[in-house]
Amino acid sequence: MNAFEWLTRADANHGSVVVLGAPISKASISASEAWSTPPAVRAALRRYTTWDAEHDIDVANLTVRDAGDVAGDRDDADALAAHVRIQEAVSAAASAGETAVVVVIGGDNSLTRPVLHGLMAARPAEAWGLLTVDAHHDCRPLDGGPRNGTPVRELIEAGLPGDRVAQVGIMPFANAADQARWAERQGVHVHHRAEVARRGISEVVSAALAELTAAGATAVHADLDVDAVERAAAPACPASLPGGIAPAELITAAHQLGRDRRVHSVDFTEVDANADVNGITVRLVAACLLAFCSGVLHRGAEVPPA
Ligand SMILES: [Mn+2]
Repeated sequence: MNAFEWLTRADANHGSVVVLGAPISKASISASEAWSTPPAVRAALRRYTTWDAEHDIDVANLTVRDAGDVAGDRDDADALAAHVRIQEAVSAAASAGETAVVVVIGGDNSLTRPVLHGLMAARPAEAWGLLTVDAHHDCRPLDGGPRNGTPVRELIEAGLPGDRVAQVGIMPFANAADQARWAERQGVHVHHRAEVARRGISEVVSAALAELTAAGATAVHADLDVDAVERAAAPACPASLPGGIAPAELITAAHQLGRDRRVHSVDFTEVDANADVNGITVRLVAACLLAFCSGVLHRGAEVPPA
């Protein structure tokens, strides 16, 4: 089956997975038209089938509901009103079914704060943790208000225990030392890009999930900031860097996170479809969405050794 047809098929008024677009970019520190990405990712699904040959899984067997896009921030002075809309929409999506898995297509990375707060509101019995795949700590000081470089700091300052945050793919020459030290003082678990190269992405993601569980997390939101990926493979991300993780590593991580019952939700952020080159980055997000969903379909099944 064609993956676009799968997402848009007519019986989609319920779903094990709910897809939501968050077309915002006003909080981006660098110039970005990340509002253009959700429809571009949906369109890019046309390039794929639903058959995951690697895992012998057909995503067509997964019920999905496309909840459409939240109103973005293009007509607003800043992202604040859109953040409220995102938080409410995520909360509604997570309340619709006790086990529904929520997939958010961004949008700049500032959306991770309202997404996680929306999940917390919908499922207050859970002890939430956050796993980021990102070149950056996103722990910048908040003097300029919420930006795409602040969501982790916002969440921790709002009460998320620092040791319930794990970060994978942190890059050299991408962060200020002050922010790395701040994250360290909060107890954030940091896994640099070099560790991913040394141990492999699956082992590092497993270790990060284990750290969150050890810190008491019963539910995990995964923030996949595509700028963790090598810049040549993520040209649409304003802050991607040479030497980032490979696109295949992000796809593998997406599948592994989808497969893990602790993971209730995922967001894909920082892609500006209008700045993409030959669909390189947008197609990567579409591939990650499918890989995550194929993982969800086989939740609890053992992950085959890499
Ligand atoms: Mn980020």
